[in-house]
Amino acid sequence: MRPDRSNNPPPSAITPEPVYRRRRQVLKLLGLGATALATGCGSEAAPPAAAPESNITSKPLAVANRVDAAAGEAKTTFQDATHYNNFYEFGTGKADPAANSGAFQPRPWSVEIAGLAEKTGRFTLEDILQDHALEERIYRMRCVEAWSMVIPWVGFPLGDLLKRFKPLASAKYVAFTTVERPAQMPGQADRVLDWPYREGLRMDEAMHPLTLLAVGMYGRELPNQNGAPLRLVVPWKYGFKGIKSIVKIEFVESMPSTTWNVMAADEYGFYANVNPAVDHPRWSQKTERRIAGSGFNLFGNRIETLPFNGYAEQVAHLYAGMDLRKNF
Ligand SMILES: Nc1nc2c(c(=O)[nH]1)N[C@H]1C(S)=C(S)[C@@H](COP(=O)(O)O)O[C@H]1N2
Ligand SMILES: [Mo]
Repeated sequence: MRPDRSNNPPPSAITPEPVYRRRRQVLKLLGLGATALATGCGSEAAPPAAAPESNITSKPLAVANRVDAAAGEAKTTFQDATHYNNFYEFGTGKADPAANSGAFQPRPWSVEIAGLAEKTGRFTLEDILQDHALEERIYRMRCVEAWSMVIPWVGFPLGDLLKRFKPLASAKYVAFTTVERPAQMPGQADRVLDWPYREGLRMDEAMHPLTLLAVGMYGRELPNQNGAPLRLVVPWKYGFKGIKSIVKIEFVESMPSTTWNVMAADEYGFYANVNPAVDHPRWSQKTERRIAGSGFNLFGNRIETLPFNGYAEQVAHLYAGMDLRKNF
């Protein structure tokens, strides 16, 4: 059973507004983010839930329909989802992407479609988005580091886009590449990863209706730190599969090389399906720290991790007959 924490009082009800404001200023001086704020002392208040911070001014998006694919579990606050990030192009600290992505220009944007398809070439973001009604999809997101969030994405099924290019029968995988722009992405000065960031999916995974190409979250365009203007969301896989700021999509015949797999093949597999039965070599994957609900307790909110992140019913068949310990 996953605990229902949706009835917790909002932090703003616990600590008066000027008090947490002041604390936030202090933590800012220390270079600590909102989550650190929460951690220092268990009873300290986090910023108010729900209200998006006014410093993120991305455009509101209209959605055609909404799907809660997270069983009504409490959503992560906009503040946490936009200030506790992994986006190494802007630094390896969780607060770095929010702090260092202000100069990044997600528009104009284009995406190169390449490889084994009838239609290939360079397409503007507007070309890519045309014909696709935007939906809101609330998904769990489980990072391989064992923390998780519940995020309302705005996007459309990746498969609907891929079909437009008429992939050939020989296309067995899809490879994705993030933009390489060191002048706007200060983290790319450090060779912590082999830039550009690359990811991949098997064709049937890419075509699965749960696989989303996201352009927004919380009803607005994606903030830079979350992968503007276009990022992948594959809710049954570890978060690192969700490649951000995509500039290239290529249809290929054999399994593409992917950044984290190249970095440490024994720690990060190509499939990266969320699996509580297969531990990371350096930590257990049996539980996760949910950043939602009370939201500000770094060590609490520990819940059980579910096979395929709770999406087994929809996706387990894709891996029938495979040894998920070997193909982790
Ligand atoms: N290009 C790029 N994409 C990336 C990453 C990254 O460092 N670079 N980090 C990944 C990891 S490890 C996670 S958990 C998610 C985090 O997404 P979020 O910050 O929007 O929550 O983005 C993924 N996509
Ligand atoms: Mo992650």
